[in-house]
Amino acid sequence: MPIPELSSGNHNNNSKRLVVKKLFARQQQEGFGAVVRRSIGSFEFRYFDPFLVLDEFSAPSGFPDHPHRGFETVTYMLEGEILHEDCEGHKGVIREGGLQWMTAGKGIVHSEMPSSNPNGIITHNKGLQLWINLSSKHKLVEPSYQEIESKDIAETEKDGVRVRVIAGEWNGVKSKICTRTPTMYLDFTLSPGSRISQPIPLHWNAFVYVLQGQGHFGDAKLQHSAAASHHLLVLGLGGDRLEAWNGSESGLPLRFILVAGEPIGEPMVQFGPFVMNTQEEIDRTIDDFENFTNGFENARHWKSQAASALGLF
Ligand code: FJE
Ligand code: FE
Repeated sequence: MPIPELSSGNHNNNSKRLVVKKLFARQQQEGFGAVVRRSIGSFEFRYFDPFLVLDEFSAPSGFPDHPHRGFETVTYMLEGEILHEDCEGHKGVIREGGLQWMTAGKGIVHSEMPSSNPNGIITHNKGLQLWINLSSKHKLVEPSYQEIESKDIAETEKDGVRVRVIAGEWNGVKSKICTRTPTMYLDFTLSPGSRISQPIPLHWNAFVYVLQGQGHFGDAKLQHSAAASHHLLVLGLGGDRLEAWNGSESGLPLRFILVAGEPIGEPMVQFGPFVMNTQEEIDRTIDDFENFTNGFENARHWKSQAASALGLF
């Protein structure tokens, strides 16, 4: 979907990216009684090529057995943990500060559930899940995972700015994650009074999502936007970097993610958890899912332990 205000503006390679859209992510019910704050992928903001969905989720919500095809899901845990199991026998825990970069490719059926303590009480959790589209040549690749524990995520601190490099690189510090769709994903924490000037590749779509505190984004002289938690800020194309600062008088740190990606520029047809280029491919995907073919073979006799324990399906 072309967004007029994103296309305007000069493609200046020596200026700041300005905030062209600001959106508050309200809580909404998802699928199986889960609650998420959806910003990208919501009714107001369908698709931000290559980004399909950005959800901030928290327990007690969980996401039992469901399929994906045609894109990647990136789950970054901010608090607590999530248990993951799929129909191929892959299983694991994404712990606080850790990351799972899942390439669903031709198809996966999996369960993503919060863990519970020995009394069966679901423990608190909170995280971000980003859906990144795959280009037509990657849509049907074999599914794969890249998992990084918190301690293995590159992290640096300088002049009151802490950066965790989820994808891409920052000041020569590189993430181990390999991205099929070129993507930059940085987690910034700015102490009061500190600021950043972060290069963003020209022509890449970029956004900020605020997690904590209050920040200012844009050009201090021209135009800037203030935002607090649960706000998505869409950055316009005219400019080569993001300027952001923590002007907070409350003395609280400012935490936000900055994500940018190279637009794929292909037609996109989405049906829930399936994202393809045409309606025909979506129809074939629904067929494959229902008949357990072309990547969904192992889903036929599979049910997650989480769903079994809860008596679901
Ligand atoms: C899904 C509804 C869903 N956001 N954030 C429909 F909720 C989901 C889904 C998720 C999801 C999972 C986690 Cl761990 C975090 C999420 C949506 O699983 F895939 C469809 N189709
Ligand atoms: Fe999922």
